[in-house]
Formats: sequence, structure tokens, C-alpha cells
Amino acid sequence: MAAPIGFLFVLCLQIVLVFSGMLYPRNSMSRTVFQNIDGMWNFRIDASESRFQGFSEKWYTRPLKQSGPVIPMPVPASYNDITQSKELRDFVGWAWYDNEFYVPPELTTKRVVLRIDSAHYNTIVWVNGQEVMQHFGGHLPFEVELTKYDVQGPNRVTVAINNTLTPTTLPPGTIEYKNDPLKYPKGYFVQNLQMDFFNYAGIHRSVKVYTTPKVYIDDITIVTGIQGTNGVVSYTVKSTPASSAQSVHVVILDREGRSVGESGQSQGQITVHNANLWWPYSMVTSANETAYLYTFKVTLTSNSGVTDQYSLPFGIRTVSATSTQLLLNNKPFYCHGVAKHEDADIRGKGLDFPLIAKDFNLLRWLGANCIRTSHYPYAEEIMDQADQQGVVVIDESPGVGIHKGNFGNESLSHHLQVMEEMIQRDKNRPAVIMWSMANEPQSGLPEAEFYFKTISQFVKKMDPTRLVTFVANADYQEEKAAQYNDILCINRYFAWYSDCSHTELINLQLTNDLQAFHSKYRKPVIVTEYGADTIPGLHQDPSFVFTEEFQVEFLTEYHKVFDRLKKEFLVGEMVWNFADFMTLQQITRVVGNKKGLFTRQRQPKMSAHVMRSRYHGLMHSNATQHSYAQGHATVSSKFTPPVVFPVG
Ligand code: GCB
Repeated sequence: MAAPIGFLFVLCLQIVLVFSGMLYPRNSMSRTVFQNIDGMWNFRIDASESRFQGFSEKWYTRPLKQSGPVIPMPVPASYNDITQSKELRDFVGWAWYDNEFYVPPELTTKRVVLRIDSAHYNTIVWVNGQEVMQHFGGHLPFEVELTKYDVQGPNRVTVAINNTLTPTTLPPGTIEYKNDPLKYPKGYFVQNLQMDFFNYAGIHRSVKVYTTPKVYIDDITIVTGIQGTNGVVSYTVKSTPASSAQSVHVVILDREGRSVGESGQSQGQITVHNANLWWPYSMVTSANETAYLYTFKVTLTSNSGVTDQYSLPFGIRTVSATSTQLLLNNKPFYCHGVAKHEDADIRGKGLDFPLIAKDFNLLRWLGANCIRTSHYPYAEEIMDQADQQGVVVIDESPGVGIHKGNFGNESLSHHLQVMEEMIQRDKNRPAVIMWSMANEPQSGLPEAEFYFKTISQFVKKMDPTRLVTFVANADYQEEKAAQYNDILCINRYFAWYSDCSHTELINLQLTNDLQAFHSKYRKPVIVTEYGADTIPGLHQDPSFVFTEEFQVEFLTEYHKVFDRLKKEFLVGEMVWNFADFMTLQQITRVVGNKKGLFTRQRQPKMSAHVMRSRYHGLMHSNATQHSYAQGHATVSSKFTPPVVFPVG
């Protein structure tokens, strides 16, 4: 049988993994993000039977339009929903892009870096026909230094992306050849998914070219602690090449730009007296502010006297857990949030600033204080908003749907690599409190134990300051790997996927199940998913599945259990899902998953009003408890619960 659609080809190539800090590109006195190569690119899929034509004809050696027809394709965006072509929407294999960029001559004396914030999934990049980098996996940035190439310009950048999912990719999937000649034409295959969202592909985030000096600040790691009223900031600055760095100066600036601590060492500890801690907006009282961010400003001077400057926003806060509590800054935090997707009409998973702003407005409108980046790391621009707006994040890897056959060494080593890239990218973000290794793996299988033990230990070694988990759906009796989680994150669909419609059973079943989990592991629990598909505008009384009434009734039954167990060991609840999203075509999905509180276009269903009322109420009671604990009785009036939506 032919190698599935040219996929094996990329595995045979040497995967170049240059480990560096990859600090998010920011302008400073010494750095310029001088080109954002976003906009219309030339685009063509390789629809040849082998999907190999692009490589055998070396499409990267000349402009794509010279080797065949091209169409304009926006970047960033998924390519799937841009045209009227079903073939393109459902395409599996290599897709090719090209565009041009210039490097102004005065900048060629600097270190020039080409960075792709994310592309799905496996990517090869050529500049002027020369291969400059590969990246294995989507959702995370990758970059290459172009200094050694001749980039006076015009420069052609060619990008080939393969969206095929196999048993060893993250997420995993399979390519299935259909060999019955009576039913399928020769060579017919399908991509089987093990996840419940559309396999969007393309250059999903921005492509940038930026400069740094040749001796540069490569990485910054910040870890914070609290001592009394002071913040303790431990840090490490890595410079490259280390031998050429003469001095490092770091200064911590408060919101007003005043220095609150400094040092001349590349590694050390700075005490910030009377520190303003980073608090989620739901925990703000008259005594503290939402999401206070300091700036960690680093100045590196090289032996030859050239300086590099980088300013990193960060927050001072701690995260910990007891057997029944989740603590932020040593105060109990109850997560009332939503699980999300990067997903919208037309652009698919493409970065979209209006959508990011809208979603954060809706999160605040709802009163949600926490999101999970289900089921993959979200764009850095989304994470920035979480840091700035005080929304807590459970940061999830693309380890979604790891089933039997996906626990081997190749999968494990790739999973470790992805965790490393994700933690490296997000390690300084105050909003991130927990790393999620995976969503709904078959963790009842014996092989899951070693797999998650290995990843959990690796994560804790890389970052001992945050919690680690995977999101489980196995039965508590079968569960083999949850022992390696700090918090038990559990997805439950009683009265939906089991005993469908019987909301009267939710109380009994959910209570027993969560209590059994907690008794087994003695760890706090978050219900990370619960929800029911709801077609907006469909009404029936008494309630009926798929109606707006049913969704409200379903959620409300879960809330009764949450309100009881919250007094014991439950530390969070997260509705599935914030908004409707696109999935594979199948008989259980009506143009996508409809469990959203909002439609895909971000209009509220009845349930959104119910959740708003609940979450603002929870915020009010939490803030009251929190302020009493601190000896302050005033709660900001912005947490006054909205009028309860009249239901039933
Ligand atoms: C789950 C999955 C999520 C699905 C959801 C559903 O358990 O984690 O990816 O979309 O159920 O709606 O079935």
C-alpha cells in the first residue's frame, strides 16, 4: 500500500529542534518586529494521489504560481471554509503557501528571525528555495534565524503544511484505506478523528520577521512567591551566545513604570515590598486590584557594548492545592468557568482580534473567572488577555483522544516535546495555574499509567510551581492514571450520553460519582465538562432534548450538586461549551456541536442568561467570603448579581 498521502515523508526528514527561549516578538529599543507577513498568500493543495507531487516537482524552488494555478488564501486563517470547494474543506494532505518579504538593508547587520506563531500540523518552510525549518505539531510557535542566509530580498517564503493525523501525532488519528472495490474507487481513504472538533488546517496564526541584536536575550524564567506582604521574584535570564554577554541588568517596574527592585545578576531573587498580587477579577476586593502586572525589564550588554532590551509582563501570585481546596495566593479559589474552542465562521481556527475581544467581553458578561484551552494551546494573544483581565487558565496540550495504540514510545516522546514547547511558551503567565496533559485519554488502560506518570513527572520537573492534571472521563474504578494529577478534572454527561433526557437522575449519579472519585484519591475535583446539545430557537415545555428549556433544566440540576459538593471538595465547574463549534460530519452532530451557551456567532441562548445569573451570584458570595477573610467588608459594586433570568 502506498504511504498514506506522503505523510511518512516528513517523518523521514531530519526534524530540526533547536531549543531556545522563543520569547514572544516585542518591539524595544533594540528589537523590531518589522514585518508581519499576514494578508493574502498564494495557495494550492497537492491533490495528487500520492500527495507527493509538490516534493517531486520541487514547488518550493520557484514561485508557486509558476508551477500551477494558485488562489489567494488569507493568513492567519484555516483554509477549509474560505472557498465553496468541498474538496478543499475536507482536504487531507499537503497544502502549499507562498509569499514575499523584505529585510531592509540597515537591519541585515542584526539577527533576523522568521517566526510562525502556529500552523497545523506538520510544516516545512523554505526561504528562496532553501529549507530553513520544520515543525512537528500545531498550536505552538516555531522560528528560525535567517542571519546565515542571504535575505536582502525580495525573499520568497514557501510553507508546506500537512494536516494528516496518525496514531503518533497529537491529536492522534488514523488514515483508513477503503479497499472494497465494489464500494470505493482505488486508493480511497478517509481520515478518522478521535476528537470532536473539525480538523481545521492552515497557517492559523501570524507570520512575523523580527530582529534582535546578535548577542541577545534568549529566555527569561520568572517564578514568584509571597512572604508576608512582600513578593519574592526568582528569575533567570539566558543570553545567547552566553560567552559574548558582558552584563545583565534587570529591573522590575510597577504599573506606573516606577522601579520596585533591580539587580545586576543574570539569575537571582528580588523582593518587591508591599507587592500587589495578581488576582483573578472574581477575587478582587476593595483591598486589591484585578490582575496586577509588573514589567520585568532586562537589559543585556554584549562584550562589544551593544545592548538588547526585552520587557516581559508578569504577575506575583502563588498556586497550591490541599486535599479539598485550590488556593491562589493562599486563598480558596472556586473556578466558575467555561471550556472553549478556537473556532468561528469562515476563519475556522485562524487568529482573529475582534473574536478575541468579543469572547473576553462575553466571559466578563457571564461572570466566568476561568477557561480551559480545550483541547490545545491557544494563541498567545488570547493568553495575554487572560493575564491582563484576570481570567484563570487551565492550559491544555493537544493530547486529545489518546486511545489504545497511542501510548507507545513514539507518541510519548512527541507528547513530552509538545509539553516542553507549551510550558516554555506559557511559563511566565500568571493566568496559567495548571497544565493539562490531555483530554479524555483511555486512562482505564494499564499502559496509561506509565504514560501519564512520565509526563506528569516531566511537567513537574519543568515547572514545580503549577499544578498538573489530565481531564478524565473514565469510571473511577477503572481509572489508572489520575493518581498523577494534582486536581481531579472530570467530564460528565449524565442525562445526555447516558440515560438521555432523565435529568431526575443527575443528582444521584453525579453526587455518587464525584464522591467516589474524591474518596479514592483525596484530591480536589473540578467538573471540567457538562452540557447538552441545544438548537437555538428550539423550545418545548415540558422540556425535550435539544431544546433551550432542556439545556437550562440540565445545567440547573448539575448546579444543585455543585452547590452541595462545593462545601466539601469541589473546586470548580466548567460548562461545555462556551459557544457552538464545528465538528466532523456525523449523525450525532447538526452542523457542529451545539452545546454552547452562545451560538457560533456569539449570540446567547437561554442558558447563557442562567449561567450569568449563577456566576455573578457565585462571584458575589466568593468575594464576600474572601474580603471577610482579609478583614475587609466591602465588595465592589460591579459584582452585584444581575437580575435572575426567569426560568420555569
Ligand atoms: C467530551 C469531549 C469534548 C466533546 C464533548 C461532547 O467529553 O471532551 O471534546 O466535544 O464531550 O460534546 O461530546
